[in-house]
Amino acid sequence: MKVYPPEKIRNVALVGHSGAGKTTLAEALLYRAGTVSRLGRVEDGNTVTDFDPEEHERGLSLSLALAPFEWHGHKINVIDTPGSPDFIADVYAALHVADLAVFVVSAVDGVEVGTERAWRIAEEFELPRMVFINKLDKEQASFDRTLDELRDRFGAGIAPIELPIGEEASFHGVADLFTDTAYIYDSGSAQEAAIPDELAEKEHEVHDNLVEGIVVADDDLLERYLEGDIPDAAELEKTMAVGVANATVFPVVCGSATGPIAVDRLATFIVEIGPSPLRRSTLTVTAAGSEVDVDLRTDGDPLVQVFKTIADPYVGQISLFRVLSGNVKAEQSLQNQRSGSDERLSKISLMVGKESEAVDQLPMGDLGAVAKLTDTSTGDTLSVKGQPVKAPAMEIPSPVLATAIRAKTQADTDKLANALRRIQQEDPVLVVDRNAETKQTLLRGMGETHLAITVQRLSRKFGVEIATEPVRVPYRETISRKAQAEGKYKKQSGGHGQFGVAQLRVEPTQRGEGFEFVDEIKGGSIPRQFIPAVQQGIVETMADGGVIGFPVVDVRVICYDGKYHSVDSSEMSFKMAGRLGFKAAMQDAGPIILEPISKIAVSVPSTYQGDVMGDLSSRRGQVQGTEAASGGRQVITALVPTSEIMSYAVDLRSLTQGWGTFSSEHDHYQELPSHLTDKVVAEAQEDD
Ligand SMILES: Nc1nc2c(ncn2[C@@H]2O[C@H](COP(=O)(O)OP(=O)(O)OP(=O)(O)O)[C@@H](O)[C@H]2O)c(=O)[nH]1
Ligand SMILES: [Mg+2]
Repeated sequence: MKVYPPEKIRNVALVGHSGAGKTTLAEALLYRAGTVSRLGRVEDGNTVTDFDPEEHERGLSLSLALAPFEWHGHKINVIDTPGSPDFIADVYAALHVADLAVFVVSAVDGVEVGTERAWRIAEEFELPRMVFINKLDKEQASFDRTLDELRDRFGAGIAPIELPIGEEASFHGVADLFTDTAYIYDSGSAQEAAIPDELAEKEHEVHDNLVEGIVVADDDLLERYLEGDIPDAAELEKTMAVGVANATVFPVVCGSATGPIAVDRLATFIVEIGPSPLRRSTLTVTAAGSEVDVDLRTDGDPLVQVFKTIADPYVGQISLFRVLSGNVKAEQSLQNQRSGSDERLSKISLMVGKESEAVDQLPMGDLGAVAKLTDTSTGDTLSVKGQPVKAPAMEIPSPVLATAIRAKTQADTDKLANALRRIQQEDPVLVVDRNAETKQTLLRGMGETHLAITVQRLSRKFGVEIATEPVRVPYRETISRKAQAEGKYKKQSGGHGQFGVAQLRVEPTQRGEGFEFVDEIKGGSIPRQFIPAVQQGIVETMADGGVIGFPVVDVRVICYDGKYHSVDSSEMSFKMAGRLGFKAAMQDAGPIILEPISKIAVSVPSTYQGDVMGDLSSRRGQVQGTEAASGGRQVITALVPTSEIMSYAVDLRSLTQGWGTFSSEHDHYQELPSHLTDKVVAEAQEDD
């Protein structure tokens, strides 16, 4: 593929609900452009952008992929994105580097949660948007119903510039509202024709609405229009392009990706009314800790940002990047502004799905790939030495679901740390942490599919087999009343013996007050140097677990007496005396279990508010309050036992058909209701 100047480039992210047809549309565009000679199908696992075995297995996209093609003297970089909520991070990444978001909406299912979620992100990024109403060939398809839903959700900026000719089985073309021309498709290629009679009236009405909608955005045009001088198609398109670039007008086109019908027209509109990378002339970067605006230049030193990292089992690490400013050349060395490492771009290439095509250079605005960078991750900025600027950080959603992982064999254990590091480079949402209390390694992600795919990829890409287990709730223990006991450690069977006695009183402290050791030894009943050992023994026992086995908290221990032996006493014997005394005292001090309570904030469309609040109460939750939020949503805050929300991400998704999102954080510990004690004790014993 030849190198195109920035004004001839279009970076387009295909976004929308899972199954709306994004991958199929990317395939149809490549096919229409002649980049591929046959039209792959998602069901057959032979599309360009769904190239991962896991994607074939599940028939959906799991990560973003590039599909560049040439069209009418331009280069269109299509970024196919996953619609599944578990892989939303790649939608953020694609919208971070795109100049136009094309929303693929099924004419059968209409606006869905995936459409709305992506729209909110594009809105936040103030990104130009347009809509492709897809699947018009399908039964139950309705252009009008879908258009109404789009207007209802996304407002008056929604502007149809095409109408379908026929629907469902009779769908066979589109009417262009700029030129009042019909395009009739027969086995893929279009014939221009007059608007069919049955559509003429509607077409004229919508055409007039479109013209009026456009001229009001331009005073000169409006004045002329009011004098009866109707702008021509080119002028209308030019004015609309301004509204598109300002993210105030959202053109709607339509077709069928499987036909394919009218996908060529989408490509043409992207070229004619879609913005180029030159829409951004400056960028707010971070330099020396403060934010500065830098001019983006088509020439001069390159400024590059990595927006996706792929861990390829054969090639190694592949970094996809956007050239934010300047030109980047093969063999060039740039500096990573996060890690400081010098990165040699030995070979730069274009990615078409999983295939790469080497190029000598890439201009400002283009998207490319480079392999084997040494210390560069997603979001990093590369620039020439002496220009320490960082491009705006990429938004990485926080994980909402965890699973515990365990390597299956010793060999797997040896490889696990490195494999986790590499898979996190590829997937920055993933978080791995170790819970010292429950002694589990936790893998956190966006949902069940995300975690399952990660386990599969660890096996396929890095040859590490891991087992998953339910996450243990980090219960704790404390005492509910005072008690006292003696800890006596005595081993005197010839040779150097062991002897230590500690008298301990235990009493509960306030919730969250923690541990306190009080030394009330008088008259040297325990020699000074051994008292810390008593404390050490107690502290270790508390960490190892009390009567039930959970870490002990909020206890005051008073060491008020003891006995020692001039020869046999040692730190060891008094440590043991501390351990034994504390264990015995706990038994008599009414040990209770404390459960963690999380603070949760659930954001849902108000229609689901009642269900969600009812559900939270059924999880022993206490709703703290509700607050109205943008987009007709409500945010419900509540305190809920952590044990009740271990798989809340999954439950909330089904309770709200995917519209609900939440965040949670640990808040405090409180006594576990007694009717749950037996169950928790039984589970703890099972885990041992
Ligand atoms: N009838 C019909 N089916 C279509 C059309 N476009 C896509 N499909 C089918 O819809 C299903 C989903 O298509 P995909 O392209 O995988 O959808 P997607 O948006 O990429 O889905 P995710 O990757 O999960 O986000 C597949 O079975 C396609 O064959 C269309 O225009 N008409
Ligand atoms: Mg897909």
